[in-house]
Amino acid sequence: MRIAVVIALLGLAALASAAEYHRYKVVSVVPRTAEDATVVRSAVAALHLEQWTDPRAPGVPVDIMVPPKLVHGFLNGLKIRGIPFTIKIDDVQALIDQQMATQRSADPHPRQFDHTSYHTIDQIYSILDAVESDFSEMVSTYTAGTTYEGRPIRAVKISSGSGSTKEVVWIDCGIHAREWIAPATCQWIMDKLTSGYGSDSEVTELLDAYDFHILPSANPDGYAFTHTSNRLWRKNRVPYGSLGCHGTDPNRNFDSDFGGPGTSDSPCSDIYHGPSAFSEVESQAIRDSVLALASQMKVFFTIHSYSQLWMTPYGYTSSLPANYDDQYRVSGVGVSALTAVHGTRFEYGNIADTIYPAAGGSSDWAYDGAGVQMAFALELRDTGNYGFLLPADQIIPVGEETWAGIVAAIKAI
Ligand code: 0X9
Ligand code: ZN
Repeated sequence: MRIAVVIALLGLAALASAAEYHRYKVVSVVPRTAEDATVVRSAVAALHLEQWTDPRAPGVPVDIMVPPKLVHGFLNGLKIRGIPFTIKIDDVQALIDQQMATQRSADPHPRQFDHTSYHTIDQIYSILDAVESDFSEMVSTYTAGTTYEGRPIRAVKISSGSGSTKEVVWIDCGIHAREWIAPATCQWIMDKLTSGYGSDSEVTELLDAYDFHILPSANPDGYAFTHTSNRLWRKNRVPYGSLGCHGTDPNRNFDSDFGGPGTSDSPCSDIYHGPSAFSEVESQAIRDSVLALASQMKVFFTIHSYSQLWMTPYGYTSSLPANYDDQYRVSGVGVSALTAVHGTRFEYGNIADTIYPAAGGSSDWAYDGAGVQMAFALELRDTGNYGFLLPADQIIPVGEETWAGIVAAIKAI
């Protein structure tokens, strides 16, 4: 009885401390000119609004989350200046609640892949344990690092055996905590590879030629925090600075023009680059695992959401890498195959021009620092109808199309 009361109170405390977004809207604003973009940027700064996406180019929508008490003023300001907008999400919390409802009903210790709901980090790791024991000849897991909160950063090697000299395909997912479709897609891919070997000819052919190394949740602390406390958290959870802020953006923490454009030195910023390059275990884990495999690594994929983009180096500069034409060609092949599955359109090109300049990213480092010649950063579905809150019934189609893109790209290299 007493224990039940304590548990109930703990439950309430957890709920009470969680960030809530009742009647917050996501407004998709379309700056038509650089001047419009400046107006939008200063409104965002003055009202302390959170952007779900950052400005890319004139005519490309920017998704901005607006609390209920600021909606009227913000939208009026846009109307007065004639800046076009649409309301993409009417009530952020309502969407979060819908997702959490399916989440909570899921088995706490699943033994099998299930692509109908999103999973907690513990559920993902239970699945890895089960897959490792069920497919012991093909699957081995390893710990690539331990987080600030003490969680292992677990990676999976999937290999059909016969020596360790095969070329390697690297796929990491979820370096940004709130991009839930990314870890779900890594799980879909692990399922495809393990269940398809010996029965699916394409999978069999691929696994006979390559070893796959998959990191399903590259930021376990941040990911856990999105389940317990703030669904929209992006960074890791290391406390930094005197203001009580938490988190470095691990995708600004690589040694690729560290501290350059599109990064912040404020620990309170969502794009905080951290105190020094590779200060964070999440970026170290990727660095160390990739370096250990660098001489064999055929291609590096890092999976994000959202915006439907297939991006190549560089993010820190608009200059293009020596083999840009080749990376661009392979991206085009990947994107066509991806689109062919469900009609989902992706744009592709170098990071700095396709999305925005951003230094310290993992794929730039994979290319420059580890010498992997094909290094792709993908932003999966959607283009903002749900954004980070993509419904779980899209996990399977996203898995199918992303896999088709990845397979076609690998074959085209
Ligand atoms: O800003 C990012 O880190 C990525 N976009 S996201 O909306 N998922 O946060 C883009 C990553 C591009 N890669 C590099 N900047 N190297
Ligand atoms: Zn991301």
